[in-house]
Amino acid sequence: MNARDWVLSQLTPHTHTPQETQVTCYAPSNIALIKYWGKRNPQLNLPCHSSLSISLNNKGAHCTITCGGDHDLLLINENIIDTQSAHGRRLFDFIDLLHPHPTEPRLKMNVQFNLNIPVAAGLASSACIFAALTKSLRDLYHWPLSDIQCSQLARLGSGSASRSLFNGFVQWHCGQNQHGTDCYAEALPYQWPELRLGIVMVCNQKKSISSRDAMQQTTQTSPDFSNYSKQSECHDLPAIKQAIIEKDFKTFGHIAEQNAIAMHHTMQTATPSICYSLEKSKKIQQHIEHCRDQGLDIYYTQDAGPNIKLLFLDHNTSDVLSQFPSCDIIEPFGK
Ligand code: 2P0
Repeated sequence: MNARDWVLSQLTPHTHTPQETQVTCYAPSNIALIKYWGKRNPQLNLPCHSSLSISLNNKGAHCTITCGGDHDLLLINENIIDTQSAHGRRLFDFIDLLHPHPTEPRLKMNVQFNLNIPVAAGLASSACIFAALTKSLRDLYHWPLSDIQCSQLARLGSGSASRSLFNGFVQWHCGQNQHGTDCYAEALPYQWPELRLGIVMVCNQKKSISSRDAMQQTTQTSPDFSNYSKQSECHDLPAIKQAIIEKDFKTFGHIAEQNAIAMHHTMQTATPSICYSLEKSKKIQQHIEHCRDQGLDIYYTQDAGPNIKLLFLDHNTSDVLSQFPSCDIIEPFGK
């Protein structure tokens, strides 16, 4: 089954024409603590292993869709984006993919995103964009779909978007079914109000290789990929869940950090080798290790970009800020 047939099988029983003229939805960005890296089915965006993330609360994307114009229009942070550009095509291909009618053309849409995180710099902008877009389409058409069902649609736009349907800790189950019916994300029932994330920006430029291409390159060529994927699914994910339940911060931070290091190591063993770190990223990592040696409970994670995300607890906020003054602090469970 291809992606379009799968979408139609999900949406055909539901409304085919927009029920609203304008809708707005918000989705948070998310940072994976156990990373998604590698697809068992690239067309359906089915991952090789499950992942676990924390959503970034008020850091994310608002999406507003207005119907009724005579052409498609795309704005990101008030800048008009050519709908035929790579970014524009990816978003409108997704809107076409989710068009619920098999034969009739869809109505033209004015789609506006407002993000408060940098686009394409490894801060999961595509995750919140595709999640907010999926929720907006659901509201536009009045589809009676749960957030879990929407996570399966959002996944087709961008894998990590499946996790941005939810707040707090989220698990994206890889599933085993070839059509992905058992592949979905769900919120985990754990709270950790003292948990803090710190974003240390190294560079907000577009990355040199997209995570989509890098992921494929890694899956196809890295001799370490299979072990890394098994370790994530069978050890890291259950172990970090247990650490969250027990609020064992040292174990939590250690597993998250090691999982990110393993992902970057695996990419480096791909052919050609992939490296998202800059010199400054490595210096920050060394500084984190030095702080830890001095007794500060601080760990990091890193995604497909050079920026570093700190993990720490509320009572260490002032110490963290004195070591990393430019860090942007997020309270995942804050108001
Ligand atoms: C993650 N990343 O779990 C991992 C860790 C980046 C590093 O998910 O091809 O944009 O659209 O499914 O979701 C980034 O990859 O890739 C990502 P596609 P996506 O957050």
